[in-house]
Amino acid sequence: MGQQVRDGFVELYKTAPEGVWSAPGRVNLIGEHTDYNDGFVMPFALPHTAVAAVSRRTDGVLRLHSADVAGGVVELRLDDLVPGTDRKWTAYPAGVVWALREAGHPVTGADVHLASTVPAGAGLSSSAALEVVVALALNDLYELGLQRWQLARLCQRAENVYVGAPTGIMDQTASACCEEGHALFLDTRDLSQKQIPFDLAAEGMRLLVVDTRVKHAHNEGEYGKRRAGCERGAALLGVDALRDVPYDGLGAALQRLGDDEEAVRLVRHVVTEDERVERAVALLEAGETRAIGPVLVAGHASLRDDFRVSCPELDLVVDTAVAAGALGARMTGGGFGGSAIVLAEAADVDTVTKAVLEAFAAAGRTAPRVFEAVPAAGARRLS
Ligand code: GAF
Repeated sequence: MGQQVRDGFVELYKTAPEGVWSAPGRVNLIGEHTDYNDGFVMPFALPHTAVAAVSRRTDGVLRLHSADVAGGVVELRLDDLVPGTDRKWTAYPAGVVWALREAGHPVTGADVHLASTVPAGAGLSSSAALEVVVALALNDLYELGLQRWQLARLCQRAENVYVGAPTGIMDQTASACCEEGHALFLDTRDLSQKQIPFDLAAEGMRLLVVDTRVKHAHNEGEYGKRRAGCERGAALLGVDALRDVPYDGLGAALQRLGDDEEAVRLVRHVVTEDERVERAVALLEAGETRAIGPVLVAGHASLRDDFRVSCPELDLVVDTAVAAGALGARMTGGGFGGSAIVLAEAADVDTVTKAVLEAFAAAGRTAPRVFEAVPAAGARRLS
């Protein structure tokens, strides 16, 4: 796709770009709604990427174009970029430029042409991919010397403040820092990372992504409500973040919350989910990959019953896949639609896929999109 995006840039701007970069979407193996609680996550990068051809400008102008969106080049003045004013796709790349400049980096303009193969609205981080590809390109071109985790932080700021979606740091870090053949064990408190080898094919397994095609959106309220509820729970327990509630102190913490049902459910999910991430990492490191299946299923139940971010279609994927012999399954990403992941023996993939498609047809729902995910590379310069 790199060459196609380069050619697209030349056609639009009548000159060659200074370079071409790519940044992937992700699936999250385990660790959901823990990142804004300073907790643990374990995503891996998808082969689906956002690709950007970019050149610098010196006149304070940002020109943006996407091959995926109808309409021409959008021209913006850097001095006019104001958080919360753009409701379109352009808010993601423009937000990155805004965040870089706000942090004092000398970005004086850019011409950008983008195209992405990350399905939009499927809970696979299409927006983080857009942010990270632009951040990496500008970091290289303007020789800003920022490290990957710093780029992720700036992209999160673009998303939180400029776009107005109160997300955590997982998606941007996954896109910026993941490595081929590995899942990324990330501590979202200090952004310390460990690359965990994750080669399912070598062990006779597969991981499927099932995009339910039910659209989700982070700035539509429910995500923000969960986040605020977690912050409230932490305040009630007198900790900085729910990460600070130890797993073996969960019983006492829940008792302290008494009959505050809402706080009990949110706290229980976050604390048990952090423990599930640590358990999954330990199992993977011990070579007991199949044993993460039940951990995924328990994570889904917690997201469905305690955190309440699943939906009937996601539950249908998980229940059907497990009943058809999958090792494990769970929703991935923010929820309220989007995608689920299914871990299965290679030999069972066809049976499980067929069962899921038939269940959706029987329930009169739009057929989901099913594809295999193999851990791919993080953001990089293509040319
Ligand atoms: C979305 C957010 F962008 C992430 O930060 C994370 O909170 C996730 O939902 C839930 O784990 O993808």
